[in-house]
Amino acid sequence: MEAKMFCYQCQEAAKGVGCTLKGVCGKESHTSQAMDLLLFVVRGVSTVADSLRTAGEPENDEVNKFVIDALFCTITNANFDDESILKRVDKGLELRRILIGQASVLGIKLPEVDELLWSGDRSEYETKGELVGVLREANEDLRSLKELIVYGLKGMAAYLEHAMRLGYSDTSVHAFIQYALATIATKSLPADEWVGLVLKTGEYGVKVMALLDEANTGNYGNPEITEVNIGVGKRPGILISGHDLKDMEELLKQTEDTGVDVYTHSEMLPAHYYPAFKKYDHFVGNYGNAWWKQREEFATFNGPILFTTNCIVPPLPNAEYKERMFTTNATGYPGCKYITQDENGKKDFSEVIEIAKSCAAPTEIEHGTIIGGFAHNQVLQLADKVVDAVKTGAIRRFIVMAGCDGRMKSRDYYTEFARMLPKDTVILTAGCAKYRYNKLQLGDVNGIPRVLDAGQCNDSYSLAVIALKLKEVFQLNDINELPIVYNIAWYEQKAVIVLLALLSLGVQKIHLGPTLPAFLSPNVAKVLVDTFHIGGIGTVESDLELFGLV
Ligand code: SF4
Ligand code: SF3
Repeated sequence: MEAKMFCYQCQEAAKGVGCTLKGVCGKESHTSQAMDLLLFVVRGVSTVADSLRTAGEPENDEVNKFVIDALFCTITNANFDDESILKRVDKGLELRRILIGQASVLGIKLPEVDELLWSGDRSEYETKGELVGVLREANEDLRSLKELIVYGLKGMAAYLEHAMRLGYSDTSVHAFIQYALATIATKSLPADEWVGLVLKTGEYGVKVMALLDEANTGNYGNPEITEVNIGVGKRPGILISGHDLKDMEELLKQTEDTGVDVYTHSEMLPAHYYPAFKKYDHFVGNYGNAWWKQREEFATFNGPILFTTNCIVPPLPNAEYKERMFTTNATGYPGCKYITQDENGKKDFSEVIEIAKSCAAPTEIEHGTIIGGFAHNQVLQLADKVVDAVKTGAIRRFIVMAGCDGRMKSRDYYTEFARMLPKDTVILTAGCAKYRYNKLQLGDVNGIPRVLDAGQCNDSYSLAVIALKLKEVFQLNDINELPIVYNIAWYEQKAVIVLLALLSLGVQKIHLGPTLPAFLSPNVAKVLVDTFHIGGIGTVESDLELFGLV
């Protein structure tokens, strides 16, 4: 039977090769085709926008927003709603038409590529979607490099969108994203030039994570050491998941004095570390664990759930909580209510709050606290203590274990690895990977907790800032001379931009697991191994030995 889809963008790609009938994530083949068509249209819009920009035309905010949102909605587990994706296709084709008209008036010659020439209506979308996916590039290595860039751009788009919602943007990042997409649509380059573009993507990744850090801390203050309650209160609650802090703020404001509490799930946990959110008494705690535990944890939460970004796990058909699921921003799920924003960027969560009022309080599944808030500002305040611990040998090694969590059994490796680490090591983490070991009670070294959580996956930037600071303090020439080992878990495309960003900062010998990306062809993987000494993971015992930790 002819494969109806091909997707290999995440760590769960079927058989380590690619999903061809339906995604392991739950993405249906028709949704995958709609996303492929949307990416085709995004390449078209970007190609014209790039030509207009090169000709000196001013920034087009509508185009910038469209490209960012469209890329974001194709990230793993962000959007399962065909109609919302196809509406973006409609919008993109209309934008492209306007831009082509503009170029024609200005006498700007545009490249003759399918991304600009094709036009069709909804009846033709499905057939076109089948033709313009990942496999349109026949050469395995070029496909690998181009997709590596696109996945990096998707992660970058997600982070840029969060920053933009907080009033921060950077035209150079928009320009780069569109330039890179235009290059993919129009250029036939030798492999080494694609590698160059991969590295450039990493450079912009650093830029965008720094921008988001500025946006988050500029609006909500610097994260501080915080004990987060993992138990529950007696009042009904709303569970908020994802990475969008603007939504977090709005929800906290709108739930004040309503008798409804607010809890975070998965990647939203670090919201508790920000001074601007800590002040709310009804911001009770973090409920549950990483994204993939949704089916059980949402059922026992009892109240409404708001998805601000990926990751959504499709609920089982009989899941009662589906009625209480809300999506917003780039996310979508068929049958779930989508919350829009008005022209001032405001959202109205009153429906979510009303539903919450009629729900039972969450059922307690854990109790106690976990500690976090070790972003760069907080860690640098403790710098003397940290440097001292390294100098006296109390801390022998830092292990960066940032990244994503996922449902694969092989991820038990990370729990076991953390558990087996010698007591003179400290884990630096960010992202939902932390749920594999943040409740293990690993203790502290001279008062410094052995798991330092900087925040969300984008806060991996904080870990880079900390490393660069330590390099300066220890007067080293190279970031790789630091006593830091990188053992990173990845799942989706935000982790791809984090990885490329670390590479662009010169970090070598990153270990990536639980499996290497299916989208790395053997030759591309070899380039990464030869240039950056990237490696996979082995067994816990062999890796501890490899890292000199036994
Ligand atoms: Fe498969 Fe991952 Fe693509 Fe989903 S996002 S279809 S699991 S490769
Ligand atoms: Fe997690 Fe999806 Fe990647 Fe943001 S929420 S790190 S997996």
